[in-house]
Amino acid sequence: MSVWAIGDLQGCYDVTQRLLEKIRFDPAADTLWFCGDLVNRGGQSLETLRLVHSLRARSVVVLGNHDLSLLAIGERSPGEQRKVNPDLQRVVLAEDSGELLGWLRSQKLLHSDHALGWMMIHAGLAPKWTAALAEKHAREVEQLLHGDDYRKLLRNMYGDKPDWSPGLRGHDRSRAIINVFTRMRYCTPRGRMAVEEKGAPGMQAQGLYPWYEVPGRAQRELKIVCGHWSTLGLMIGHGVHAIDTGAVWGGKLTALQLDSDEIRIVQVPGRDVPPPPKGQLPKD
Ligand SMILES: [Mn+2]
Repeated sequence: MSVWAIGDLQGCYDVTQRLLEKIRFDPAADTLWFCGDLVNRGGQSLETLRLVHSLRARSVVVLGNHDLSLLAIGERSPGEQRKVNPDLQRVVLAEDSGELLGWLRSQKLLHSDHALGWMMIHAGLAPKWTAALAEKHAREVEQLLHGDDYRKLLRNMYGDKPDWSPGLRGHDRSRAIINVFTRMRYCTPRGRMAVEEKGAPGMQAQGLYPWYEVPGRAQRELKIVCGHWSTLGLMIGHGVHAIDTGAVWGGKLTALQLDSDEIRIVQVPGRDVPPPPKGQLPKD
């Protein structure tokens, strides 16, 4: 029995299959933790979503920014849906889109297993969030996403502001929580997120820190695995294991075993595309 966390799939179905073969994934015994951003950009988002859906009895998923965008697009009119990129359009127009998106919407923003000692999020945590606080805030938004009024949440989730603060209410509160869990890279010690900063650490503006290095951040008793930050690459430090290694950008797809005593990492080459030109960074 093994538990594996897997980085951002981003619609790279062939690559995902190769990784599952390489880790000798056994659906009768093993468990997969998917870090989110299952879809978009890879060209095989529909196949990828169907694959993860078919593995749902053996896997847990946290939602990434691209997954939430797909859910929002799924609620738009057919005319609006025809304006989105072909990769996501195939998902929303597929005959099984209702089943796939209904299942995707039932996923979480944070998954933790205290017996195993791990927590998974897509992007990051606010500086003052302990594991318990992060779990509480994730449950707040999940309750809305899984409830009857989820369309209101999806309609109001877009936007960079406000930054998280405990006194927020209503849509501002949900948006701030979603932004932390699904878009965080850099922030200030007071928790201001710098959404425009997407490069590797060392290039960011003064006063900004990778979220896991912010001075004064909360102690977290669980090890953390996350994705989202392809320019960071594989980063293990500060109790954090960042495993988005840019499969969709021609990098790698990474699996990290969570139930082994020693760090065990398995990678396969990503999508067969040239890396982005120097200086050009992923949009989100
Ligand atoms: Mn992401």
